[in-house]
Amino acid sequence: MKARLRMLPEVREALAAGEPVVALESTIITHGMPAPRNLETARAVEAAVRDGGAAPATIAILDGRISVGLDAEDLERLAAEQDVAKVSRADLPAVLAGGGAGSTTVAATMICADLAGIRVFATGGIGGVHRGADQSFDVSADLQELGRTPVAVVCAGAKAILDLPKTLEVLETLGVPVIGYGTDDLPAFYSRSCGLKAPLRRDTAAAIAAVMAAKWELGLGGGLVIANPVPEGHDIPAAAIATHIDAALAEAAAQGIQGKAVTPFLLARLEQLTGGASLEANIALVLNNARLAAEIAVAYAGVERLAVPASHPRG
Ligand code: PSU
Ligand code: MN
Repeated sequence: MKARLRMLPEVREALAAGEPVVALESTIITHGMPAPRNLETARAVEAAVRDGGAAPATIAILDGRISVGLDAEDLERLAAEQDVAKVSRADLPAVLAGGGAGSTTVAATMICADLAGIRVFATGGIGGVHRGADQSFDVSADLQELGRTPVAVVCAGAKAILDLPKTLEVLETLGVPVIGYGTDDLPAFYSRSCGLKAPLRRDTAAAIAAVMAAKWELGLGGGLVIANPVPEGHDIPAAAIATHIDAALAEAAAQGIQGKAVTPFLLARLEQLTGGASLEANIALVLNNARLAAEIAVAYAGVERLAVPASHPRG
């Protein structure tokens, strides 16, 4: 396994010393945002994690190995890459065996973070149950991963392009705690609420770290969703973006967009339809999540020193 994993020295040293580390995904860089904002944001997110007292570990597949932590050059290379593969759980083995490159989704980033021993991960929004899933069966692999892999995922909720009530139901079925940070409402990516309640609410990073510790000390395994609302002033109210989401979904259907292409298509189309506002919201929420993830990683590093090791049952 070790031969498949390449760790940046900063990350390896922090983990060995029990210091806080925050994993970051790379699909958001290659498929979630246009250049040059993708690279700018990736750098700013790493800086936000460092400012919060944790080591950032952006995760991607490079030269057939899992890279945990990217240096400046790797990050630049990945952001400039045109046809890099979007790698989720199903894609990981073939990309590694083929010696290729890929950007990791929430699901694949969780797998790699777990292999490296990183328990906190920041992203924009998790994948979930797509609208029309009763016909398409399109349910993001992110949900199953949250059910099985012990990593806390700090996000702004599930993406608003999804069927949010069904996404919450599946998370509940899979035993995934969904915690609203400082809110009773379920954040919905571009919006601070969507009319649904968050199943749980916690107001401090320490209280979130305590839930993580309790879950893993019990041997329950699996992940947690920490849903952190997009900062006020950067949000787009759910009602204001709803018609654009409907339009983007209709276009995706008309063009026969399927599978892993769906989410990148919708995000790019929404950026056009909102005149760039959705991209600004996306950048603001990712930075906000990176800050909270660093706080949680710092708090969890404190409790982890006292706790029994996390058990990692795999289904
Ligand atoms: N968050 C963002 N932008 C993104 C993503 C998350 O702000 O592009 C990516 C994540 O990598 C997530 C993926 O895992 O979208 C979901 O893709 P799918 O619906 O195909 O599972
Ligand atoms: Mn899908």
